[in-house]
Amino acid sequence: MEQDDDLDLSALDDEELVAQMHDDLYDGLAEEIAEGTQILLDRGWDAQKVLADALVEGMRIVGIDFRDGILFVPEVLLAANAMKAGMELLRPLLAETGAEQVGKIVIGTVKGDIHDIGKNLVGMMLEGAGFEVIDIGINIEAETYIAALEEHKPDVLGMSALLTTTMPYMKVVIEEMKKRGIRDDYIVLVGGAPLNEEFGAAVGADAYCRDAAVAAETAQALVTARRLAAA
Ligand code: B1M
Repeated sequence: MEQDDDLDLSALDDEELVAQMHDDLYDGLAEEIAEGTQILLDRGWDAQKVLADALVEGMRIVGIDFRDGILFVPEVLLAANAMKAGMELLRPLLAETGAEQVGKIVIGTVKGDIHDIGKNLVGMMLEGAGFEVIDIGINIEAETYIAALEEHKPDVLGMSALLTTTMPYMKVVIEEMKKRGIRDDYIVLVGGAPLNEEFGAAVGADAYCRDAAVAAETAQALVTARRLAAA
């Protein structure tokens, strides 16, 4: 998929532009993704729609060719960087909130796993829902999660995993919390593409969140319920 240097993205209609953005994401063209994102926003597109139709859908296509051995890690890294360039423009819109501070969350991707796009999106949506978000990054060990809980005293711990090989580590973290007698001090939410509700329950999380919007809704609902129960 060659990028035509002379292509004027603003001359494309919405459908053509979104298709071009899928190609540009595939080709890891960060500047073009930022430009396309801005054009869609300027045309009145809602940030959620830009995210879902142009960026997440583009990354889904990348994921298929990655799985099938057509794309390799360096190319997918470029695609991820391009996606992040678009997300940076959406960040203030997704994080925009009139809501009062609802609570605090510590979030990180588990040990052995360096995928961070989904986690970052969850962070943005939670900010939008009125949470203070402490993002402790990727490849996080149980000790580091627990140190962050002790330091920041959040309402919620969020863990992300994108690999079937790393998702069992969520149980390690929760078991360590139990061992220290602090499990019930926090609401634990888990998410990531290979997880499901059953897995969330099996590792002892309070809830599995299918996507960033569900994570924001669930965090809000569980924090509110806990406050009411404590009142
Ligand atoms: Co990776 N990778 N990757 N990768 N990668 C996947 C996950 C994979 C499905 C690709 C495939 O084969 N089709 C596959 C996993 C297979 C499996 O285990 N089932 C895979 C593999 C195998 C690997 C490597 C092992 C490849 C290799 O080295 N041979 C390697 C592992 C590295 C490691 O982590 N140790 C690897 C590396 C990479 C890159 C570094 C190249 C890059 C990551 C860059 C980055 O994140 N900065 C990468 C990418 C980009 C992907 C794909 C293509 C895209 C992931 C993504 O960002 N999706 C992915 C294929 C795919 O998922 N289609 C793939 C977009 C994002 C918005 O969605 O992350 O699902 P997602 O997040 C969603 C929800 O899941 C949920 O909300 C988010 C937003 O709605 N959610 C949460 C996520 N976390 C949450 C936390 C919560 C709540 C909800 O807490 C409360």
